[in-house]
Amino acid sequence: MTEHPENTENASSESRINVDALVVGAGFSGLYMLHLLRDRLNLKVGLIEAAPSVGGTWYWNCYPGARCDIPSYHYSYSFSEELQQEWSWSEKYAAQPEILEYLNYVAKKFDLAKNITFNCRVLSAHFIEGPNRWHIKTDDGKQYEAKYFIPAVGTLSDANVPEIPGQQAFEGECYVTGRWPQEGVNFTNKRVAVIGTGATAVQVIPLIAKEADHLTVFQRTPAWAAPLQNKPLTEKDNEEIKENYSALRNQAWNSFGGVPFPNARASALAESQAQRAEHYESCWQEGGFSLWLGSYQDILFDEKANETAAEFVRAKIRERVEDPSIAEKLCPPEDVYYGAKRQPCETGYYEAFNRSNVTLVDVKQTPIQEITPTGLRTTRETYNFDVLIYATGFDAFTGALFRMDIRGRDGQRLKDQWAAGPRTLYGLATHGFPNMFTITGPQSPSVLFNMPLGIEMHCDWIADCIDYMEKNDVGSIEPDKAKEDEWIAHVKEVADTTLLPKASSWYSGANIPGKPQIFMVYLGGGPRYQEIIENSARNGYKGFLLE
Ligand code: FAD
Ligand code: N01
Repeated sequence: MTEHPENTENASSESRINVDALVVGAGFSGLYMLHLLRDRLNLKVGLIEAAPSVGGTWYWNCYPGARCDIPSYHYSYSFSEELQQEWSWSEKYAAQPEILEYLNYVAKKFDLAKNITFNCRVLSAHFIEGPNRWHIKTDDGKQYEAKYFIPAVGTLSDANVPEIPGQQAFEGECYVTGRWPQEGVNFTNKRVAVIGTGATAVQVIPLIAKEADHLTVFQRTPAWAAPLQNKPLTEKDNEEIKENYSALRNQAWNSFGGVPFPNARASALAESQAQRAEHYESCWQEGGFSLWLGSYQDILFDEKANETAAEFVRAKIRERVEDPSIAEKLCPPEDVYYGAKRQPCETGYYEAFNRSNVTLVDVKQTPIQEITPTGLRTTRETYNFDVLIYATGFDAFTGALFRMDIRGRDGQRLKDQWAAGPRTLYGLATHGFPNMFTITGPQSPSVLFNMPLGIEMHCDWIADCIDYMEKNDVGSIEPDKAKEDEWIAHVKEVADTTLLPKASSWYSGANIPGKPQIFMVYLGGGPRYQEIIENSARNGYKGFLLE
């Protein structure tokens, strides 16, 4: 028996809201999926969103300093030329409020909100064999019936708060960056603590440091941060972008990571020390991911090449941080490969540690023992503060999916099916869960491809697939298990040629205790991946079972 309050299978069909497709999540993915299915395929579509607004990532992560790390004119939808021409970005890397405004603009332009139920959470989705329908329950007591179930719930949407003894007893204010209060937080005259030094913390720390009375940063692994080099975009910049949009998009679509880096060279080891220093410096000055993805192609494959980039960054940290002992603490050690985790982009991060009101605590050396009512105790010292911030990342890829009780054929739970790690074909679908599609799911390029473009690639593929099914009277589609096995092995094989699986990161589930550690991103690059999934579609959805 299910432990759910109601049994969807027994609910009368009249009491269910019938739709062709039910989409979950109103971020970049859900919004475009809704638009395609409703406006191109003329299907009846419902979208359920837990937040009171559209935006997804850009609604929840409204902490100070949140912004994108690839240029906004790339980090945006490409599907509508009209939209591209209408919208202007104020900065090269837009801040969270502007991206949220953009997504609200998109929702309004395409009249999407009328199909969205906000402030509502999907609790369960069960596949019913025979009629081939999904029965979906939401926390407002409603039940839906849909042929297609599309959880567009985000790869980085389930904020992770590590369990630390005593944390419930903390009497001060407590915040999680991935669930930041919309009204903001005032840090004036407050002693603040941040746990974590990943991409989020790197953004939030410099701003809180300026506002708070005192900031204590609890660092377990130092970040390999490089400057964002953000700048305002003028009207002229925007005009140029708009004039060249089709060329810009072409370059992006044809790039490995969905963002062009035309100056990337083949091998760091093939050049002299002086040549490398000059090239790294120009990438550092260019900013963003230029050093990470635009310097040398072998730095993410070869340990020695990687160490040349790492040494360059360490030298920069030592240059920028005045106290040599703090600089050393901020330098990642040799076994933490540069760029094996998405390179955090910073603005004034290292300088924040030159301030007299900022303390850096190495919690690898002196681990956190407990959170106390007034602060935190490590093995060495007790710290008191008024505000505690968890910048501790996400239960990525699977967290938001597993929060729903998703069951496929024979009542099989997704959570059980994926107990040893996600099982998908192309990150789009999973055997035993017919007519369920994931957008930027595990084992697709997802977080290592410009996400709005990766999302468009997936939504277009899914919409084409559904269109094919509707036109050819196909009742259900799901991956062939053998093909799924092949894809899983292929994803691993490709990843193992790089240094990325060697990092302890959320790419492999290493940040969540007990999570199976499997590298979850396809690293063959966007263009190659697109060719693979389009080839499958062209060949009658080769690799999938159609009924
Ligand atoms: P999300 O935006 O995460 O949306 C998922 C939605 O599903 C959420 O609104 C959530 O409330 C909803 N949801 C989840 N479960 C349920 C449920 N059970 N019921 C109802 N609703 C539910 N990527 C880049 O390529 N470049 C960047 O610069 C970049 N910057 C980022 C910065 C931050 C701080 C973070 C956290 C991520 C960033 N990313 C970036 C990744 C980012 O997540 C994606 O680019 C993109 O926004 C994901 O869109 P999405 O619609 O797939 O998911
Ligand atoms: O999360 P993270 P994030 N005790 O997992 C630490 C995107 N993003 O939110 O490394 C002490 O990277 C943890 O330490 P360690 C981007 O894709 C983009 O920062 O596990 N510390 C780490 O320092 C990014 O990669 C932007 O040793 C603990 C930190 O918390 C992804 O989101 C901005 C701990 C978590 O870092 C995730 O980034 C923000 C514990 N128990 C996010 N548990 C842009 O710039 C965890 N930590 C666009």
